[in-house]
Amino acid sequence: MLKFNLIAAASQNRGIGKNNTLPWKLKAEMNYFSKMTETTKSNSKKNVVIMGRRTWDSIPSKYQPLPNRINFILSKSKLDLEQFHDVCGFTSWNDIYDKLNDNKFKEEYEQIWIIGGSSIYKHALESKYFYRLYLTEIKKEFDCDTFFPTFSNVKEVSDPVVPQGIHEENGIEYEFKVYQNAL
Ligand code: FOL
Repeated sequence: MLKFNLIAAASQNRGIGKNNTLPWKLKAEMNYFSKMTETTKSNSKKNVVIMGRRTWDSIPSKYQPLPNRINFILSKSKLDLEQFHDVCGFTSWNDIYDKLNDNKFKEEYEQIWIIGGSSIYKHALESKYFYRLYLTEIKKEFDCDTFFPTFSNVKEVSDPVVPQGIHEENGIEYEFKVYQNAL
């Protein structure tokens, strides 16, 4: 059975983005994203990050593709990704499931991280494969044009690798929360 881990940072009004970029600049928070999505137990395996095409476009070109991770991009149109290593384009979730379930490919990856945006998170939260949501709760309202979907049937859990307590950067407070599917 596949296990989807979602990771997101959202403001108090559940905003995640504005004009195809992050509405805040939180360096340590971004370091947390990189560490969580990159870290593997086996040094010969990588994690898969799954994102929508707009999220792909929002990543600064120097981090495209996200290093040390296998980047999956979902797009209705076929993308020209030939120039990139460790990047796969898909036109449907079914094609993504087929690849993740391929016995040869299964040996190459460890965890699956869903990194947005809204419609990608919504699909993952509603999927039977939804396992955990690593949500950074930013304790401030931001003007946003894209939002994290509403969710239910989760319980808050603790993960020993997740730093506890309230963090602060540039006067903005946030907390790393972990929610697990309770169904
Ligand atoms: N989850 C959390 N917790 N915080 C986020 O900022 C976040 N962002 C996205 C998805 N989940 C998140 C989507 N947006 C990069 C840029 C945008 C982005 C995700 C990643 C990016 O460039 N990441 C680089 C590090 C960049 C840096 O250190 O400044 C990477 O290697 O991960």
